[in-house]
Amino acid sequence: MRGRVTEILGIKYPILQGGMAWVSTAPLVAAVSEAGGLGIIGAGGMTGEGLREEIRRTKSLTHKPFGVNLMLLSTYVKEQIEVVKEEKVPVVTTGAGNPGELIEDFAHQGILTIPVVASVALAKRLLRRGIKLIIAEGMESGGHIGEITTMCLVPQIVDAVSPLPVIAAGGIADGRGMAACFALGAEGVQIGTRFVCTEECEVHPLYKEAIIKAQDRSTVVTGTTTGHPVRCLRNRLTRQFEELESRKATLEEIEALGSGRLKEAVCGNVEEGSVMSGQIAGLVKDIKPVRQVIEDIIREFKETVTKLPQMVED
Ligand code: TUI
Repeated sequence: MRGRVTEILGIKYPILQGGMAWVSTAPLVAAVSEAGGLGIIGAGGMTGEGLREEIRRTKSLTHKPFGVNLMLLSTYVKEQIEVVKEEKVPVVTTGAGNPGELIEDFAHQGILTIPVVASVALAKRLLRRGIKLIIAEGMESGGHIGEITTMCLVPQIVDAVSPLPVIAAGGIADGRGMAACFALGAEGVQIGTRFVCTEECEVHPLYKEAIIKAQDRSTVVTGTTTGHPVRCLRNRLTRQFEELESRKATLEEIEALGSGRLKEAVCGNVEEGSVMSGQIAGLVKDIKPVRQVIEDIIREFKETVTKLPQMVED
């Protein structure tokens, strides 16, 4: 599949793997890149040296391009930026903030910045910074989210940044979802949850099992009252959150409950941990090798789009 996204990134398929903190580590990232997509390390709360180790581990597993996602609210983001430059990582995606200041500096080092945005306003602000690509992430995504659905956000971002190519994210786990995003004007997709349930993903088997057991209404959004909405699977932790939020607990109490809980879930505590997952978890039914996930998505995408012309015949 050739298009502007594959050309710019030097990859075979316009599929990016979402940079998930503590979840997208070297084996998953390398497998996605080896299979023709773009694997992305979730730097999240790693220290600079921790990130360097993960980058080197990825380089030992693949010679194909891969990326690093920087969570801009991370305590370690400054040291992570230095490491990304020193290690000459070709692509950086950013989340949870405005990467405006970084873009030019990274470009001087030959690093392409792809901002993840959840609003038209931020997309427009970033246009002046010389971006080449942008990811429009709808609120179906797992983790920290915005307020707009993928269906509504993608065409508005496409229009706002035209003629720049847009990558859609949030709620995509198969070829039908990918085709829907292309119908909205996207030229690539970023996928997270589907890649958690792969053989190569290093999260605890109970995390994968929780996603496989999930149904359409299994995710909830916590943190709406603190200004940090986070989507995860409903469990004991989210029920505690809901209880605190409904009795208008203090910001401190709510934040104390949330901090550091993702790592706990990744280690297998799926009741007290924060099992971040997209709303599409209900569609994920099995654990497969990464290559099969990507090939199934591409095959189904092609089947879906070839059916469409028959539907418009007189
Ligand atoms: O960043 C993500 N997803 C994440 S980050 C994360 S770790 C975390 N945990 C708790 C609280 C906060 C972070 C888990 N999942 N996706 C990209 C994304 N970016 N979604 C929403 C945004 C966003 C939100 C507001 C980007 C910019 C923004 O405003 C910036 C501005 O200045 O306008």
